[in-house]
Amino acid sequence: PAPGRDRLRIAIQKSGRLAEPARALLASCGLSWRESRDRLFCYGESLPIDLLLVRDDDIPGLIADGVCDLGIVGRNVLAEQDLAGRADTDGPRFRELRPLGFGGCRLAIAVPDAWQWREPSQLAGTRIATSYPQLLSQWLQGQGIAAQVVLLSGSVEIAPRLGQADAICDLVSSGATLAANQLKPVQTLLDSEAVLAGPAVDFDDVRAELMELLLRRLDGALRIRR
Ligand code: PRT
Ligand code: ZN
Repeated sequence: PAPGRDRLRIAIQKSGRLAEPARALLASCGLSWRESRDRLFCYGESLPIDLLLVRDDDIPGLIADGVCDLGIVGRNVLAEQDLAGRADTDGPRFRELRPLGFGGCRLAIAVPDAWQWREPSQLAGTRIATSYPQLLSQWLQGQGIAAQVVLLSGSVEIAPRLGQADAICDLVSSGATLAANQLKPVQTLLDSEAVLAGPAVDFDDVRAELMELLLRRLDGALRIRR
């Protein structure tokens, strides 16, 4: 086990959709920081709560390895990596402590506009492109559908036009990207937003109290926003 620490370290996205809102939310909890010269680390000044600025995809792993104590990350990323790092017999590796009310989107299956969509069983025998192989495979299995999962790290929405896949499973917010690629969403697999995430086990040192303090302030800040 990682040695006990007397400060709390939170991983947030360095740049991207969740970066600014995550920082603003933590600042509204009364946190303030001094930034390192390379802008990767923010040292907590008002409270012993530091920030590490990283790629969003790295956040679950940093929590799992104990490098960071908490993280602000999309539920989509957290859920995908939770499944990916888990053996069949294990329980969840992460805990979603609070939904944060920004970064809202959904993970959905989308098919070409021309398809006459009736039901999920139409996906049997198709190739579905996605960056979320775990969440997609789990859903397909639950539906009893045998389909081929094609793993792509980006530009998933052009896969059908390139002939790489028949359908896709990707994040959707406005739906404009799907429409621009002559695709339509037909099935939601996961409703997502940014969440405060932590490890599945409790802290057994001063970080437990720091987390409680942060959660109380967060609840106050979130209540005012609603
Ligand atoms: O560099 P780093 O790896 O940290 O960033 P990233 O590029 O992987 O992530 P980023 O900043 O794009 O997204 C971070 C998180 O924002 C995601 O994991 C989601 O939790 C959340 N989020 C919310 C979204 C969207 N909305 C969203 N619309 N993430 C991606 N999209 C994509 C969508 O897939 C589509 O291709 O944006 C495009 C536009 O969406 P439409 O439907 O409005 O056209
Ligand atoms: Zn990313």
